[in-house]
Amino acid sequence: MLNFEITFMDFLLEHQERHGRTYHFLILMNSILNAAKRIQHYYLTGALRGNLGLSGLVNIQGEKVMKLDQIANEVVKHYLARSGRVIYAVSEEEDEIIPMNAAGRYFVYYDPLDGSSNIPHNLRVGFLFGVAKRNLEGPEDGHLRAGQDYIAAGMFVIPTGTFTIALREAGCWRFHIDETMNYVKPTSMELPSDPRTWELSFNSAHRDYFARGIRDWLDRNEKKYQFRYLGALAGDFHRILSNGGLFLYPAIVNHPDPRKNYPQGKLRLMYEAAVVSFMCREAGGLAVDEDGRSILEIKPEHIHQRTALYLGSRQLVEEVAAILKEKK
Ligand code: AHM
Ligand code: MG
Repeated sequence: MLNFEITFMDFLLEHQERHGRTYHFLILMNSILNAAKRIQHYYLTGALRGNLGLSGLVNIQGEKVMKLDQIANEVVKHYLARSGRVIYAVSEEEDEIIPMNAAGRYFVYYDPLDGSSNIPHNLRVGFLFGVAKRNLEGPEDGHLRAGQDYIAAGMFVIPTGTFTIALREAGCWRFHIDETMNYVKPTSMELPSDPRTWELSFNSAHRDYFARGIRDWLDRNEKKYQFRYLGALAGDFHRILSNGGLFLYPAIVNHPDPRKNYPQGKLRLMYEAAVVSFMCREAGGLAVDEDGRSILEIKPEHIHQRTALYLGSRQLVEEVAAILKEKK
């Protein structure tokens, strides 16, 4: 039996035509798909080619850069620039905004390979991206956009081969890579309302240093849910999207050594937290920061800004947000 699946490009073409849109976004997405497939290839062959180690460089955030972080960043930059549709890009791996094509229509904020601690093991990592549209009315000043102004956000789980994308006010959709390297079979993602499948996901090593209210909430609630943590946001959020529950990466505020506190949290706003928060909203969920305010409303002040993140099923995020707001 011949099997003809709907590809992501079929899906997007139909979507753009139905809404009377231009093809610019298709061209942009084509470049993002090309990049993802290249990264997938380098990741799968990374162990064989000796590409899983450190590059010897340290990035602006003081973190050691892996060879694959660099490769993935070059791949994404190449395809975005070649699309001719990107005015500026922001990458986790680059200190400054990357100017691309002065006539481009989009800003792209990306983390080319998220979840670096999994790289040496060839385990799950993510390629995350958010897209905002430039001001088409006049000259673009390059100001930074809040997540609520993104028009799309997505993530590839590498090397699993899943791709999940949310389109503004058009839902959140998951695709799987097939043997022809096409992402196929669109499935609409909605966070399940039945708490029986819900999961909690966080790095328990930091637990004693979370704010008191969050520690108490975990004490009261954690036994109700399964606990899962992969250490790569794309993989952990992938599970939450399917099963529901709560992913949290809180601020570190109670460390006995004050130098080890991270009141801003660890995850980066523009290309990590806002991306998954946008997808979560389109799947019926919610995401807030350490003050209990919506991640999507935060207007970034600089491109590598960090934030705490509470993400997932609306009911759980609202419970936690109420505690976070109380403490203020
Ligand atoms: P990275 O950009 O250096 O890879 O860090 C981001 C990652 C996320 O994917 C993940 O959710 C988190 O950091 C894991 O952090 P930790 O190792 O502290 O649990
Ligand atoms: Mg990252």
